[in-house]
Amino acid sequence: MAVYNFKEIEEKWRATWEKINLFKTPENPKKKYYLLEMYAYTSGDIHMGHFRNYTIGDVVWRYKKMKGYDILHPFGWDAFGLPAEEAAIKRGVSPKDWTYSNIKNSRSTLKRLGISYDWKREVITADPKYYKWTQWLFIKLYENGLVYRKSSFVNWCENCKTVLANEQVIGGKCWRCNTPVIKKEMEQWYIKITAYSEELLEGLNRLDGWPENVKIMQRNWIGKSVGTEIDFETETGKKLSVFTTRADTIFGVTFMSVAPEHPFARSIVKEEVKQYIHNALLLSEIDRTSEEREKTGAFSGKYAIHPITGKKIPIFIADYVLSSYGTGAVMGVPAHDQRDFEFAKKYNLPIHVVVRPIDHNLITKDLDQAFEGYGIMTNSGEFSGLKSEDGMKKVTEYLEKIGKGRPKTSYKLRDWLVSRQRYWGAPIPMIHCDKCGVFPVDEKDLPVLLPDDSTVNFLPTGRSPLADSKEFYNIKCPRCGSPAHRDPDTMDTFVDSAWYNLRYYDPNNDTEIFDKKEANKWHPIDLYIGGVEHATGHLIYFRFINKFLYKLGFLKNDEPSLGLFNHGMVLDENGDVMSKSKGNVISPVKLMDSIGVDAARIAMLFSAPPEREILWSAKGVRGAERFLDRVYRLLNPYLKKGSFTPNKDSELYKKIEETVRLVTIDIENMKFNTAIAFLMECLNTFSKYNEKGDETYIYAAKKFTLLLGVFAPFIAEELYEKFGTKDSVFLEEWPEYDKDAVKEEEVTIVVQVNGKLRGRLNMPAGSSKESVLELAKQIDSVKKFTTNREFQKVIFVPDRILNIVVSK
Ligand code: ANZ
Ligand code: ZN
Repeated sequence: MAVYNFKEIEEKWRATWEKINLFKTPENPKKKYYLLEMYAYTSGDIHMGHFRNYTIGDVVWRYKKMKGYDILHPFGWDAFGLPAEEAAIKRGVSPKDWTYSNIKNSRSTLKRLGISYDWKREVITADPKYYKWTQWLFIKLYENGLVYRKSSFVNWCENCKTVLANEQVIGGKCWRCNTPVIKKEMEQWYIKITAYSEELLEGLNRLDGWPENVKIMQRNWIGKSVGTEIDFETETGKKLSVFTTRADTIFGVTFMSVAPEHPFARSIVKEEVKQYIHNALLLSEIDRTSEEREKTGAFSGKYAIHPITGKKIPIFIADYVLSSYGTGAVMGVPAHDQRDFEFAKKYNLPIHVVVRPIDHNLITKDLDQAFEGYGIMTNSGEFSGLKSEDGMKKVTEYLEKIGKGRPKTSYKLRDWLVSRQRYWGAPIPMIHCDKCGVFPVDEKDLPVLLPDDSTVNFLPTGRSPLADSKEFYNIKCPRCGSPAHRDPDTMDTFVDSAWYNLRYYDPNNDTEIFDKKEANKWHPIDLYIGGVEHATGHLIYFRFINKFLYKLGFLKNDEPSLGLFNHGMVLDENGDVMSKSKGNVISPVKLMDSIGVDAARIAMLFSAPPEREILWSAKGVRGAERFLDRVYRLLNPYLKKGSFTPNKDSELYKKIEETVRLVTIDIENMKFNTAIAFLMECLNTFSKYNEKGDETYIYAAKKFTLLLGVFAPFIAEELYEKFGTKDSVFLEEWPEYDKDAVKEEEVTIVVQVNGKLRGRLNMPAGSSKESVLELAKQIDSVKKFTTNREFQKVIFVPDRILNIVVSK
């Protein structure tokens, strides 16, 4: 048991914070800071991962508050969607009741934790007041040509009985239940995110405050490839186009492969081919593209004509070709593509070397695998002798001249499949009429309300449950009056979360998605905190929606968030993921019941830097308790009102000034664990100090308490109250330190541009990347080599090197 009564202290300060409206968002921010943690799914109570995320956010809030920022720090609930619906089905309760009772629980836990949210701005995506605007957004996208309906092969989870977006297929499996995903032909709604591929890529170059790994993941996900589209005539009279990044290998084509979903493949009536296609569609994309798996195919019986040599080329149907990339067909060049090489070996197809390494010859007979490198074109008619890089250009130009090819850029990014055959989501606001076609609901008729779950059988059958709700489904066409029906699908929950960050600007607006003026007081997010698992899903979607609303003139910045911070996972003592089935789950509620919120926070924050994973241990918990007990015992008896003049020669004075300096630097760099370590060290100096309670001691204790507050807010308030200055320690300014008292260590930081030395900076040790970069940009020779160039990345080795990488 702690030496202080944490229950009483927590209750007292929660009440005070509420009374003085500490977390209220200022109306007219002067120095604005929009701090956001990813909102929560409502499939259960708060778990340790949430606790960590929100505690990190809370530390930032308390620090920024003391630094004089006006902060927006809201919270909300990702309330629609499969996880909540599944949980409800499993328990035999209504998704709505289940969701709202979870929100109630979780909200009260967060309030008990005292996290610095402005609850007046709470949003709940399942609330008609919210999803009215999700539907409005869908309609706006539709009106701007960014929503369409298409029949195609989609990802299907046989267990969840619903389609999935590409981003929800993780390693070939359903993101929610791990069932292998198969392909099924269905008509579905898509959002045309691919129209923004280039902008989504370009914007990444400006996101200096995002971790490099997330930007790399997004670049790969968008997957831009510059190459050539080449048309092959076929015997059927229809041409078959391929996308290639290696036009220089055109003379080495000895076969073609077409994806099983491709219309050409579907037009083949041969029985073996049909069987092959049927089997291929049952495989997951991961299996189909696996490098280990033997490449298989079926000969279509048809031939294509080589666009330059005029030779006959057999056409295969092969599952390693994906329908969703390029044109869904490839030219097979076995000498220079390993997959094609294996395929050719298996089906006894000719292999022709047409590119050789720069420094030696290469003959087909010697090949035991494909030569995939660039080199010199050979056996390629008039193009022989050209380097690959030049050859690609020349071949493409030639094909363009004879009308059989053209430069082409392909992206891996796919359009976003957003319709779901499930109940618990925002209804898609579209009407189907036999006479008038398919059209959006009038804005004045929004929201299209989701019928109550007592009137709908929402168990998954593969068919949209809303189609069975007569009152919902059957309507009179608002345009012509004849019988029509509503679209029975609901929206992917990732549509809800693609814009919730914007609704916080003006959460109660009934007439607009948000007021532009309100929004632009705060836009964009300054720091967004959440798990890295959202790198290629949510974090791309919300950038896309932001760019769309920016184009419509709703927002002043085309990116939703300038800063991103990914926290690590919380694992158990052995490094295993906490899960109910393993029985190793630690509940934040039980934890705060037993040791108090402050000790739980310190244990969490001290055990690792925020971006790394934590192995949760009982030892760490005891250490945190002991630290706070010691703080209380060493400081509490001596605090009182007044002003205190320290003895500047004392060790304690020097220590506290140095601690202010170090803790500040560490918080700026999100190194909360080492910041706490400095506080612990400082406490040792208090304990060794002989004149406890003298002016120096109280002076130092006051500063210490100011620093402690961001990590252990309740106990810090309780201590700070004794000084009798303000209602809350968080209304105080963040302490400065006496520069003469600290031996400020200076380091020389080497500044490079593209790896070349361009200057040096003398800075205090431990300076942050941001501050070094700011000063580096002012160095003349750095300016010279960076003006009008894009900053691609900034590599920072603390206290030593800053390397700015710019485009050539
Ligand atoms: C001929 C060729 C010859 C190729 C060669 C490569 C090497 P990235 O870089 O990922 O864009 N490709 C094109 N569409 C495909 C599809 N739908 N499914 C599977 N593979 C596909 O890769 C582009 C290359 O991937 C293309 O260039 C094509 O193979 C293949 F010596 O064309 B290549
Ligand atoms: Zn009609």
